[in-house]
Amino acid sequence: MSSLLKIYGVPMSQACRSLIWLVLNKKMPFELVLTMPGSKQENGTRHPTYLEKFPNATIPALEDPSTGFLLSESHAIMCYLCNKFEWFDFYPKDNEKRAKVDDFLHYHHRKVKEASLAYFAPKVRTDLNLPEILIGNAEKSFKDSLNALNTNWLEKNRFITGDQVTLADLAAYVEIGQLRDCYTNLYDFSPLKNIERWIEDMTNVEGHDDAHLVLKELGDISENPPSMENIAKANITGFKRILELTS
Ligand SMILES: N[C@@H](CCC(=O)N[C@@H](CS)C(=O)NCC(=O)O)C(=O)O
Repeated sequence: MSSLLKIYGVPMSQACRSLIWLVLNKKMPFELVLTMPGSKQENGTRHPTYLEKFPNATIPALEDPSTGFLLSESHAIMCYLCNKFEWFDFYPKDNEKRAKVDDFLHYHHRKVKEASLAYFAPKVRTDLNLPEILIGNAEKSFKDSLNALNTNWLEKNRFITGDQVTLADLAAYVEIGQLRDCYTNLYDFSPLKNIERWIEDMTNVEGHDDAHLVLKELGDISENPPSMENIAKANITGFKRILELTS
């Protein structure tokens, strides 16, 4: 049996993309196990086998076949890998610098993360029939976080917590970047000059293009929601690229 670390997920998932980007950047060999969010099928997050390993029923998830160690939550997984492999550029060893990254990672959940609920899910997960009030609240939270980023974090620093790209940037970018006009075209960032500059800088972080191929493939969905077939095709294209790079 392969002892490669397994990552369960799909490239279309924002949280999976941040993790995939990190491990591609670090050229860490891994096996991506395609796992569909919300599905009760054998390859789904609600199948009993998956639930037994990962009770949160979410992707991404990590399994270390050599030890049996299992972990959910993208931020917890990324922090764990940075600790394990001493990737201190993405997750600084210095206590205060690390605490700033943690600050943003915790803040992220009900703020920048809401990009997915406000803009992405209403187009890509039409099956969820999200109530308008939920979408409206998510929009407000996301816009508040953009304002905080543009006028505070990214006004002071090149990257979110300093002059070095960290896990905070990966986590934020997968939410913000997915809405860019070159991908889904669901948000106009042009009035937000610091965010625009940061987006450009993030595009140059190694692994960006491969982790985001899925979105290039999905394309502009601002007018019409994509078909399930197009979503599946984009995921497969993204998956194949990751497979090529990791095998
Ligand atoms: N806080 C989690 C969020 C992950 C998440 O929302 N994953 C979605 C897919 S993007 C999921 O697994 N959803 C399960 C479902 O729809 O039932 C993390 O950062 O890992």
